[in-house]
Amino acid sequence: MTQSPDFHLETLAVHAGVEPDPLTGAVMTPIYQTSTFAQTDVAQHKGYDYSRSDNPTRTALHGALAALEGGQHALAFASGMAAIDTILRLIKPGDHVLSGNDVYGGTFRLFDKVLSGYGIEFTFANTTDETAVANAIQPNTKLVWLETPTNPMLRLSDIAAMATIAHAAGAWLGVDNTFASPALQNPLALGADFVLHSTTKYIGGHSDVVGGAIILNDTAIYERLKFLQNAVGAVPGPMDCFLTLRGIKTLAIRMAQHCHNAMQIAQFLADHPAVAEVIYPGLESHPQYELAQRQMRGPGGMISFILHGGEAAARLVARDTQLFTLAESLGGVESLIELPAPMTHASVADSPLAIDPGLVRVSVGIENAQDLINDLKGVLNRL
Ligand code: P1T
Repeated sequence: MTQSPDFHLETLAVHAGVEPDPLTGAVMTPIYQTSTFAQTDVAQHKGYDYSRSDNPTRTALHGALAALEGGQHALAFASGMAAIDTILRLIKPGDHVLSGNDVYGGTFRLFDKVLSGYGIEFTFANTTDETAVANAIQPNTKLVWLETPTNPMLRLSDIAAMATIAHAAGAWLGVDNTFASPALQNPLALGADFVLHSTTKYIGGHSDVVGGAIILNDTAIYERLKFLQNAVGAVPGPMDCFLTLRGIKTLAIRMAQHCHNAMQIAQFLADHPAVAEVIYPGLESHPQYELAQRQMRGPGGMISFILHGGEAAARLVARDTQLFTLAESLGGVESLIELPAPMTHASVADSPLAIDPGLVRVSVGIENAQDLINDLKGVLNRL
């Protein structure tokens, strides 16, 4: 497709990166399920030599991801963690990384339990607070890393303000945009240097593939990341790329339904007597409701809440809902429910980032909103 900045998300999601196959005219990019490519002469080939380095199905996915985030370049990875790890390989021993203090448990584990052992210094700060971030910057800070909304507390950071602070210190800003998806927020346009996605979530959208992505504008850094990706090797297979591309086509309409359903469910939860607190960026009670309105095109499909009955009640709700499947992950068409403290964020348990064991996180799917409310109501009414 001829790229045009005038195309809207719905159009980009369907067309970006995907051209009819030059050999057969196949409308959907084929799954080039091959590890290697015939060469016409020694070190002479048609653009591809080995599928760790690149593969045509992956090239199509790169085009789609770059277009969705409005970036010059994209790289797809075998998982979100592999993508984060590759960005962190730009950071050298002795450098400092300032991370948000409310990030996915696996991200914290990578920073705190793996990379800090290689001489990279990490501190964790509240990235919703500009003063706290400015004060935590050090002379050797090379990267500011944040999620917005965060997993699982759904806190928001002002991306433009964070970019200003990071750049004034000569550091990059990396934004994990997994929870918002490119449908709701584009961090590069707000000044971020790297956008990260666990494409396992909203981008893939069907809970059938694990993947990650980095999108950026700087060509020299892209070349370095591409080198690192090939050198390290955490690449997605052609089938994974195909599934992710297929998922992307419906991103815009899925995200609209996620937001619609989540808004109704958040309001239902806020009115239910068993519920002590609802955290959802679309509710005026959210402490950063104004920022959500300004920075995001919708409040998203993730809701966290706390019950008056605490952890025991939370476990019961997570176990007994029927349409909300008790499972880790998020962003798929089906609704999921989990307790972050013992599940997705178990790795922050003994750290200052520990999560309330009574916190319930739901990933609202695209089913009928009233059916989902009835499912929750049936369990909550028993508390
Ligand atoms: O699972 P993987 O594709 O490697 O992505 C890691 C990751 C990165 N960033 C955010 C914000 C994430 O939420 C995740 C993965 N999160 C879950 C599996 C979860 O249930 O929260």
